[in-house]
Amino acid sequence: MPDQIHVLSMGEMMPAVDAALAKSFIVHQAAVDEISGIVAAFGKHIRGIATRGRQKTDAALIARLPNLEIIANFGVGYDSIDLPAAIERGIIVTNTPDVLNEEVADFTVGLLLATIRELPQADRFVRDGKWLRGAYPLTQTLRDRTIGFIGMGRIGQAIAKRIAAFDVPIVYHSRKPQADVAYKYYPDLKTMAADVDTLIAIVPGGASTRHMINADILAALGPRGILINVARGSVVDQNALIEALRNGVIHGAGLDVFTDEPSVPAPLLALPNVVVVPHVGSGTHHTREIMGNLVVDNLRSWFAGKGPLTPVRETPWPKAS
Ligand code: NAP
Ligand code: 8YV
Repeated sequence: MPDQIHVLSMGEMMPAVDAALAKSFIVHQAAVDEISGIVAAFGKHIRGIATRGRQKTDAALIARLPNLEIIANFGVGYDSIDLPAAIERGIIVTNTPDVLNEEVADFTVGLLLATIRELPQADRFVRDGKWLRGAYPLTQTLRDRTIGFIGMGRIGQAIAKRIAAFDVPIVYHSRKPQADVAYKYYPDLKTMAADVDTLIAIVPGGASTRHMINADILAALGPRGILINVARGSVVDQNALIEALRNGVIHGAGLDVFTDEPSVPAPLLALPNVVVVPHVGSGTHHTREIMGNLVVDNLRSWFAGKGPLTPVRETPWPKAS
């Protein structure tokens, strides 16, 4: 491995990842307000970025790093990176696919059941001493529901495998039918939303999915409707969702992701029919460690001349000869 390779580590990277990077590289660890100063001082030297996606790797940042070769994203979703700007410069982008499928799928089933059966609300009921005054009200059920997946990729299929064990019908929407998936496919999201009562969103963020779940889709889902979003906040029109939850257009929602994380608007928090968790779908020691190792291994492999291990679909690799 050549000496003296500078790597910018940003987005509140896990300390263990920075420690592992430091064994092979000169690491510039940057909080949001430190990036500009570090780039001013070391921009010409920086050849790699490790990012957790909390700060954007936008065209302006990429332009300030003339020798940047690779951006290694901690996470499978890489919507915080300006891909066209990276591709134009021939910069490799890597992510951490597959290693978190089972973890996120386990979590999503938990969030679905917690939302339908109101587990956080029931927990608060006991803690507040309300049980002493009477039983908790009856809740909605998973029985007789039809689950519509928005996205049936790696994680969607892992969730569906688990949901299938609950003996409820599964259908899905994506831009094209997924090979080797037998569930009923809907080319049109609104048609699917009207046919189901439960939606699980597990698509990438970015322009092509922005606000795909809007007031129209929520109205089609209907008053028994439950929305689970483990994709990205940008996929849902959050204001439309708040209105739909407030006015009984849908019954409830379980949300791991939000428009402007870590801010969650007060009107959403005030609603009794929503379960909110702070983007923790993959958040276990076990899985985050494996994700972190893959970030480090991608950078090591690239700078050892062996290519990236898990380049994203759009990245220019293998390079056209
Ligand atoms: P994947 O294997 O690439 O699957 C993505 C799925 O979304 C595919 O079925 C794809 O099908 C569909 N899709 C993509 N663009 C679409 C569009 N414009 N309209 C409709 N469907 C579309 O990705 P994955 O590994 O399952 O991960 C999915 C996403 O989950 C990530 O990108 C990330 O944003 C999110 N995620 C969240 C957490 C969390 O902690 N909450 C953790 C991990 C991942 P087509 O290409 O045929 O449309
Ligand atoms: C990560 C995620 O927690 O992989 C993803 O796309 O959303 C999560 O697994 C996140 O990207 C990094 O904090």
